[in-house]
Amino acid sequence: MADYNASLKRLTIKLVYYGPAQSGKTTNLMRLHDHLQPELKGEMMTLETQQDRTLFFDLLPLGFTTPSGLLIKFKLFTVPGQVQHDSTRKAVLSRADGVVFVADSQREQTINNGESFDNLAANAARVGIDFTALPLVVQFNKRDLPGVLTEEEIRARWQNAPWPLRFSTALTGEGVLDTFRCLLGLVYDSLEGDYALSSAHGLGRERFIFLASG
Ligand SMILES: Nc1nc2c(ncn2[C@@H]2O[C@H](COP(=O)(O)OP(=O)(O)O)[C@@H](O)[C@H]2O)c(=O)[nH]1
Ligand SMILES: [Mg+2]
Repeated sequence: MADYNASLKRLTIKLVYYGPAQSGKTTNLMRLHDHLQPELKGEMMTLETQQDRTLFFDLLPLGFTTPSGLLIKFKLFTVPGQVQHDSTRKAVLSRADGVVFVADSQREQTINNGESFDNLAANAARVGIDFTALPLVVQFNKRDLPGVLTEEEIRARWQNAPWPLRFSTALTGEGVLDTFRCLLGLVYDSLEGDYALSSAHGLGRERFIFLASG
């Protein structure tokens, strides 16, 4: 459930990039930040842990106001992927409204991807998120590297999973925005059920996606 303050008429939406160490979560966030219009973004900030950094920034730091007067803001986070940073991951995941799971397309990362995905499901449960209802996009990154799993192999492995798959090369920015917009669409659908953004606030799906991603 999003952070909603009824008396202030303010909705703050938290989006998290999750995944194994070195899969490209930070690079996704940096490319997204590069793409956004200056008025859409706050400064990129970091929280240092011993061996990794948690990056975050506010999207629409001033928010946008719907015709009904609801002020909407976004916060974007990455988690540290290393196994030992589980408490940080749990804290960052807490109250998330949507997640991009960034997997590494390299064959030898298959086990790490799987363990990290299981960790996401387990931590979601620990912080009280219904994983089956969580807006989630699975992104296979590092498509530029030679010998990576093919799209066909990945689609075959994930064919029974309910989440949309995206393919990216975050290093060049390819697929980064597409992934983010896919997530925004899912987040809209989920918020629509709780807040009736369309009927009560005059905010349609396309406009929501456009406002948050330029
Ligand atoms: N070849 C390639 N390298 C990438 C890509 N995305 C990220 N990287 C590199 O992978 C390393 C880890 O990326 P980073 O974003 O810090 O991963 P994080 O640990 O998930 O935050 C860095 O050296 C990145 O430059 C990609 O699409 N292709
Ligand atoms: Mg990182």
